[in-house]
Formats: sequence, structure tokens, C-alpha cells
Amino acid sequence: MKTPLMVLCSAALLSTAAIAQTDETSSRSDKKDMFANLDADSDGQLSKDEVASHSGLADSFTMIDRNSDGYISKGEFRRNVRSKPDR
Ligand SMILES: [Ca+2]
Ligand SMILES: [Ca+2]
Repeated sequence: MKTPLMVLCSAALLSTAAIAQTDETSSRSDKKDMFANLDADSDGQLSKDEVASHSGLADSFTMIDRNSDGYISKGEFRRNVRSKPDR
């Protein structure tokens, strides 16, 4: 049974999600820019050559490349940047 309360709840959830998404987007855009800047050939992955200019990424390349395909995908990149202590 669908009650108006249900609709209100989902609307509230949706707006909360929208707010959270906005916050996340602002902090995420930096990482996205960084990824895009490093991704010289714009294939959506970072090769070792592409991260060579970024010593932090180059040093931990094999660690970031979780599936060991020789490339850092956006997901791998994002996970690394997020879990990395900011020091
Ligand atoms: Ca690339
Ligand atoms: Ca990979």
C-alpha cells in the first residue's frame, strides 16, 4: 500500500542524496581534474608513462593497480586518492 508518507519519505531521501552528491562533487572534481590531466591520451586509464610525472602515483603504481592490468582505472585512482592519508 502506498501512502503519501512513503512518497514524502522518498522525496526527503532523494533531496538528502542530492545534497550529499553536491558536496561530494565539489571535493571529487579536483580528483577528476587530476585524473583527466594525467590521462594524456584520454583513454580513461592511466599508464605508467602518464603517471611518471607524479612521483606519488608512480611510486605506488603497482599498489594502486589492484587488478594488475598495467593501468590505473578511474575506480582504482579514486579508491587510492580517497584512502590515502592527507599528509
Ligand atoms: Ca591514458
Ligand atoms: Ca588496473
